[in-house]
Amino acid sequence: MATLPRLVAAAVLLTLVCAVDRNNFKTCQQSSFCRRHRAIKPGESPYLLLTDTVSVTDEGVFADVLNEKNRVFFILEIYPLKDSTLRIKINEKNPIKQRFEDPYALTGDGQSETFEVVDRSSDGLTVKFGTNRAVVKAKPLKIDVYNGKELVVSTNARGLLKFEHYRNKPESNDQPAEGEDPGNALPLEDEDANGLWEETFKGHTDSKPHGPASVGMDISFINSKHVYGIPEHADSFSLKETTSTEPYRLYNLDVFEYELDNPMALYGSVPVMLSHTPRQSAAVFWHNTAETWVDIKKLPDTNVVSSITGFFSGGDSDPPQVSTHWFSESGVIDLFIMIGPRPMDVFRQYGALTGNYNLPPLFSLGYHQCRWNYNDEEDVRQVNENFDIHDLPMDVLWLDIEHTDGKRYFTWDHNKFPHSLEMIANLTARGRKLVTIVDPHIKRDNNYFFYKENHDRDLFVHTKDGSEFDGWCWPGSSSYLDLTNPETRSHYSDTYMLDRYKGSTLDTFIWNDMNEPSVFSGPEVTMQKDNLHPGLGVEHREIHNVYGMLFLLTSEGLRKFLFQQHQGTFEGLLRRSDGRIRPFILTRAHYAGTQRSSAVWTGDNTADWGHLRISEPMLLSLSVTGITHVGADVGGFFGNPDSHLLSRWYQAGAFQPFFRAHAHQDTKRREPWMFDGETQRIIRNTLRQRYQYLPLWYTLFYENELTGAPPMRPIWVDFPEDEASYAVDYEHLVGSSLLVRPVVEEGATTASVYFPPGVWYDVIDLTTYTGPGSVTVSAPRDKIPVYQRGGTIIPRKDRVRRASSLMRDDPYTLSVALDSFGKSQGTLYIDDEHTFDYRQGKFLYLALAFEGGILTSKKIDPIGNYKTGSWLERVIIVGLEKRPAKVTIQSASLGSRDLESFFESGGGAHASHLTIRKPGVSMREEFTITIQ
Ligand code: NBV
Repeated sequence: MATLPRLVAAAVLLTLVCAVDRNNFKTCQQSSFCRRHRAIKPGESPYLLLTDTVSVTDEGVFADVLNEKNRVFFILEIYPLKDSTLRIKINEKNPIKQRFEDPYALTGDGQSETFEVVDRSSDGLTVKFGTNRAVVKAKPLKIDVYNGKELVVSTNARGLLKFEHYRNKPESNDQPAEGEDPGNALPLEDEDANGLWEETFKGHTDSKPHGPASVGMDISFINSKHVYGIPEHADSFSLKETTSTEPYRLYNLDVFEYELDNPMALYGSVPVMLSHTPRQSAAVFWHNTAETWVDIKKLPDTNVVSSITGFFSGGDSDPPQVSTHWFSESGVIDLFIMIGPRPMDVFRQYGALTGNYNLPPLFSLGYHQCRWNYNDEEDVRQVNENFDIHDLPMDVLWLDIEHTDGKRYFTWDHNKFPHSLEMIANLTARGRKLVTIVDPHIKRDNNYFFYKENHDRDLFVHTKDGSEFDGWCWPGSSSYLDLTNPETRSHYSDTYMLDRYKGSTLDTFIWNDMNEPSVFSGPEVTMQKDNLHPGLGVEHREIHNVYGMLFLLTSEGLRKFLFQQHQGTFEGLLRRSDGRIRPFILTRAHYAGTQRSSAVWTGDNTADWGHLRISEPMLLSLSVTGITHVGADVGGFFGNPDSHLLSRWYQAGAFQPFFRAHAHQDTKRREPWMFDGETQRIIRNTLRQRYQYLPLWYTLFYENELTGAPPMRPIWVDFPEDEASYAVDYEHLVGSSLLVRPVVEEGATTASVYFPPGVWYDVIDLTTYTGPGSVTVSAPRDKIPVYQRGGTIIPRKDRVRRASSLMRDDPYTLSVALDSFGKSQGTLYIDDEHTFDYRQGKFLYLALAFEGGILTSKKIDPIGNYKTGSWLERVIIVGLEKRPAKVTIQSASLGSRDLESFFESGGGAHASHLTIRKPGVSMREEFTITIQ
């Protein structure tokens, strides 16, 4: 039957092969709450703190706030938290209906910090906590957050706070008469009354039964010129001003073949923004899961209206700052301010709120081969074999939606995949794994067990009228799991048990796609906002941005299993191995906290140079907001990359955290052996480099779990004072030791590399560069501009095999790159690479240091003990000036022994280096190697 939604869906499907159709997605003008917030005039805030209502408890400070324009009361809550973090909440005092507060993103409410309230007067008060202060002004309400004497963040300084209280629907659209109860009327303050109680976009009407309920406020980062984060957008890393563009939009949407360099919403929303200056890093987390927009304005600016608060007048005395304006369609204002002051402090502070990524299994850091679709078992067999024939390492093979029985997830197409267990065994015999896809649209078919079970138990999302929602997606007519219901989540995670997901094994891992959710027949290709989630009893509008993450969410029982909250697919994979084996999941939709369970990729990009280029800033934006295991489809999802683009994309992907090639079903096959010999050679060398550096990536992901520090990071994280790096988009650091500048320009044979301060060595030919400054380096087709920082030690495994699991007990090479003082240091983490045994102490975490001619390896964590079979095969000391007379090793089991070494003096710009052969010591032992 060709109903309207079906026709719309067909149109959407048709556009799947064309560029994004902007008209499918709302602009700010087409969203009534966005228009209302953008129309607020600065400097006229009607919100007053009523100082005589202030109360103080052990946890925080509470007071009433009045909107003097419409006489509605609110409650302000201020909670000083441990580790220089402040939480500010604003909610209605007497709502006619409880407002939604997201229960999913936080791992806890944060630990209270002791504090003191001083300077209490009718003008406001000051809350002192640690070395920080929150200065609260009453008229109008404004909260300034200081680190010592330094003003860091200021809220409502421009007076853009707006909180639309719930009200009963008026009989007519008339404005209230003088003196009429405004609780029953339209917001007095709004001239634009369109779309308050109903809004239509492209034939879809949002019934808005609760009327206008948006919340918004301005947040300024003082002394700052750059802000970062709020993924996901295909835009620069340092975010742009939006004064003459659309605001950045945060609303999880399926926007395939997205446009570059613009603030349109994409698949994920992480409402976290960082600011960085030479003295001060800070971040805010706008904890709201409804549709959100963010405006950015850099000040001073001569056009700014003078503010009664004294800031932002644009005058000479105002400090430079980035003023941002956040507004969400519903929910409450719940703002976390992380005061830093260093980048690593901010990552730790944010990690304490929403959790860090659990150490992933090592294979997931290897290379992944995906395609929509590998057609059948024979195809899988051949691809698997060809990787070996062509000497290309690969860890994981992926199966997209066509492997299922008619897009019924947790099933197999028995014609194409009749013996999945055998097929998987064939992969694992070569040390490899399988990933299969599970999407959230469940085919409405009573003969499909998973549909039937959920339908019978009423576990699906409802329409506004209470019937089971029917949306159109890949399988046709589909229902969507109501993941706000713990019963749905636990039933869903049960389905990963091997006796339910038949034909899967403990070596099958999971890909959750389309979980924005994508609904072809819905407004903006997603779910109707007035749909209902019976589990929590809320409209979809309230939880839209966190829906994809709910897919991963746990039932309460296992919540504490990994010392922090974690999630459904994750829990399912955990339970099927009795909690022993680390899950690996890839998700497309994401929200703050998704990092607790999943890797994320940037969705349906295109095989062109622009999409290769934008992958760098997109992955950096995710990395700094806690989502650290990130990658883009290598080669580009849509279209056919030529051999140059493809090999450059492999080179970039090899130095980004999640490294997976993927392609649309309409594209030509593009496994590396489909290309000419030169291209194959380049890809082979690139893959080998990835595998050589796996010990570095693995160590960084361990440290990411401990500290929140992202493995892929912008230069300023390690060089906070280097202002020249603040706007660098196409370069990143891997940990603090590798500088990577992928070549992302078509036809380029050179690259302009910005070197931060210090000595840098080209990892292949040891050419030496001294920063700060930019240098144009030669970058022919087979060259990846990658540099080791002088002063660091990088562990490598140079015997590359066909999969990482086969390299487990292989020996290590240490690359010791000296700084100008002849020193360097690094770390190395080792464990069994796939179980949770490391949480029981089965690991080694080593500090490596070179100073005064002595290299040492010492345990950082004395509790850790893992019986690794790996030993030290080689040490390369880069930047050593002269040939040593003697090299000796000392360890408990080896005693003292002379070692063979050879010295190569560098010529021209090339560094000299010493190679020490076969120290032979087990990595379990502490040792020293002395150079005399
Ligand atoms: O499952 C098919 C694709 C998948 O290959 C891709 O990676 C996802 O981003 N999926 C989207 C659905 C449709 C794409 C046009």
